[in-house]
Amino acid sequence: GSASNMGATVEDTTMDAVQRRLMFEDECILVDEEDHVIGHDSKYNCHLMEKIESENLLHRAFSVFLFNTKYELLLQQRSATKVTFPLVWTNTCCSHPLYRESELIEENNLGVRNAAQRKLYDELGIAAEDVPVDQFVPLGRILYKAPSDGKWGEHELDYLVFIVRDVAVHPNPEEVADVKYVSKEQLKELIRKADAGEDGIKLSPWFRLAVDNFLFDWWNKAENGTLAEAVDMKTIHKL
Ligand code: DMA
Ligand code: MN
Repeated sequence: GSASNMGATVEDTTMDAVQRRLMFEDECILVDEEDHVIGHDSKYNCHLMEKIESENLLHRAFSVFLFNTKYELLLQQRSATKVTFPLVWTNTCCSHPLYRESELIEENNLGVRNAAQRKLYDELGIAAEDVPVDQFVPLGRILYKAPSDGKWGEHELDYLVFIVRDVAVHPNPEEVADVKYVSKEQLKELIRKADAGEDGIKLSPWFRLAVDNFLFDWWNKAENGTLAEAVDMKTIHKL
């Protein structure tokens, strides 16, 4: 009932209370297509398809891919209460650097690293000391748009970030329905099932874009100790 949610509609009252709070508390960073900061807006507005289309809102985001030292990738299934893309399987952790000093730092992508560390704890209970900010490897940026349902969707400039660490995982049920580590072969089987519509498996659109364009090559390079060769923080891939 605060002034900040005066734009809320009747159906928003059925939104999960925790997710609704984040929709109005989280202030996302608005960027242009070259990733220059041009302003800020609520998470709510940034994910309304109508606003995205009418105001061409584009916001900054990140996608973390966490591997254990056996080079298995940690996946999460989003909780049923997520407003966008509930119950889809996706990479380890996704969210938005917020419009605050610590998460706006562009030098060495420190803002994105700080946000990644914050959300790995919020969503998966991974202690900050298990994921030191200097261990994140930002590899590239993608720009994409994806509707979730009729009302909600994404239009993001998304930083793809790897980290290889053995960590203790304590999923937050408000955010995460399930987690699992997968090998490359197990991920390929999951993709096959998603494509075939088997077992009700769905993958997030941004995870699918990362898989189809980059993931297996980068994964091989991480295992071979040549990940540095994959880093390209100059190009913004419009997918
Ligand atoms: C948003 O993720 C970021 C990407 C890359 C889709 P999200 O919907 O999980 O954000 P949050 O965890 O902040 O709700
Ligand atoms: Mn988003």
